[in-house]
Amino acid sequence: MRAADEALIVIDLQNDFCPGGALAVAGGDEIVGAINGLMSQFQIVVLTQDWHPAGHSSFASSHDGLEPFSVTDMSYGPQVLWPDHCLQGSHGAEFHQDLHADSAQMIVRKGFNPAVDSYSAFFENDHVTPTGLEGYLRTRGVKKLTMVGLALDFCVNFSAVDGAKLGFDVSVDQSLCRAIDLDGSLEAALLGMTDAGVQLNG
Ligand code: VGL
Ligand code: ZN
Repeated sequence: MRAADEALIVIDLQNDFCPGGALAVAGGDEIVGAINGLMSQFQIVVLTQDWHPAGHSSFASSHDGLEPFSVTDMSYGPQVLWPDHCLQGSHGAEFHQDLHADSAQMIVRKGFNPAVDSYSAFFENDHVTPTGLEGYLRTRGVKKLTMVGLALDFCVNFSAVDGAKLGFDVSVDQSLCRAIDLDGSLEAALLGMTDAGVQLNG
């Protein structure tokens, strides 16, 4: 068993990010079994769940003439536009059916604000609006975070960097992540995480 001040954060292991889903990440389903095994070693387990309302501003379909995977400028900075995904209450937003979601103690939903995307488990993409996860972890005495899930270069990356900036000791197990890899995003994410002091394992 891991120490009481360690938490496992499983990022967005949802149907839409797995093969057959609306924003499928190659091999996204391959990591579920090993993540279940890791979950059983942690006393504190948190899941994140991408959770968008219809017409969300991160969807290309909400912007006339703009295509999925293009980039647009939002008030808070550049934003990749995605295919519609993880609609609140939809099958695509559900966790992968084999994930032992019942053993998680906390589920953080993010991306519910229609006007702001939220890659990070800690802050929306404006980098200031908190999700509340920091308070949850601190009040439970957590100091060390292990992160796994989807996608390594987006939500795992933003979560890991924010966690490190907040002073948590963060490690990412790369073998239990899969990436979208859009225009060099994976390489940039690995450099950014390393710069932020995130330990990359696996
Ligand atoms: C994610 C793109 C859009 C992720 C979520 O989980 O990495 N990526 N929404
Ligand atoms: Zn999303």
